[in-house]
Amino acid sequence: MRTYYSDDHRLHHGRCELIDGQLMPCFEMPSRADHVLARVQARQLGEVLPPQDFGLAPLQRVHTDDYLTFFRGAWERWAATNTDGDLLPYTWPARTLRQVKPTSLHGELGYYSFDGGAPITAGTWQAAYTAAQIALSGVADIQSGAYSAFSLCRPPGHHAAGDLMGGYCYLNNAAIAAQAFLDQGRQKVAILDVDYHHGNGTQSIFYDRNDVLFASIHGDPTAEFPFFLGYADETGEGAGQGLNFNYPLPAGSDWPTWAAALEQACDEIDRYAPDVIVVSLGVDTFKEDPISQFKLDSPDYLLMGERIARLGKPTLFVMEGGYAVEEIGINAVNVLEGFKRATQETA
Ligand code: Q9C
Ligand code: ZN
Repeated sequence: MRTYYSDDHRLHHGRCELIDGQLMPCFEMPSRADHVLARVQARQLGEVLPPQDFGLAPLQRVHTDDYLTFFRGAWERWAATNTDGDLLPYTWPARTLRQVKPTSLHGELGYYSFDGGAPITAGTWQAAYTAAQIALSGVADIQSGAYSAFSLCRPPGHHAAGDLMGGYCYLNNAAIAAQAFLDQGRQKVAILDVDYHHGNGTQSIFYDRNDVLFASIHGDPTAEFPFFLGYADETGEGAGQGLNFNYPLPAGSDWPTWAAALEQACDEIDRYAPDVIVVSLGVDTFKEDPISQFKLDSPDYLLMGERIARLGKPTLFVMEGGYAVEEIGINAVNVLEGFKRATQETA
């Protein structure tokens, strides 16, 4: 299995986020990707390749032009104010307020975000742009015949909607990949989101469509970020009715509980019979994750990969969350090794 990676992720290094009333250093930090890359190399998973550049067009298939233009230009506008610190929003158009797009930087920033958890720094656009190209390079690999690929994206993407950033995410790498598969001739794509948090952005992008199934296993949003999406009764709408599957689980859920939800998700994916699968691979389900509440252990990720392999479809893994930095490489690569092992056994 080839891994796509670029050092460009280092260009994005947010200073701080608000946790429990305190400004804390960002959990979503560059060393996350370094640990994953080191483990890919140590385990000799396969070649590590830089991404190709497919330009803006595949990003525009998922995100609005206005959003992309704003995101690309935001830092320059902020830098012109000579203010020290990252660019962070502080007002959002919530209930009773109007969905109007202001012209000032902070007005627009609030309009294009849903939380204060996605800081824009000098290199954020470039890092996020390259992460999307990394996802697209994994697509290209599978389109040229590879059975699986690993897109080592950073920053992550699954919380980003068509015109919203938030939850450490700016461009929805998995959605961009899924759309690219469709645009290159695949008929049906299933996205399996195993990150601890609900993939609200991905769900919203494909909610009314029948060419993408979305299934997500995550912390119950009654108690967990992103709080305002990810409930079990969100089943899709219009042409997409019956093709959205949420499996919210309580805090403390361990592998047997989690694996039972995975079994249900896999049954739905089998029934849908997709041409290809995109896995939003977050490993913040790990028992030591500093911001999450599930109890998966490192060997469980091997079983996760094996089960995904038994779906029997070409699979693109796209890196999402995981904040237990020391173990993130072991856990993410365990999924890939479990997948590889089970694929070789059944081939
Ligand atoms: N007290 C991803 O995993 N805030 N995003 C958590 C914890 C946001 C996670 C606060 C978590 C976003 C890609
Ligand atoms: Zn997450």
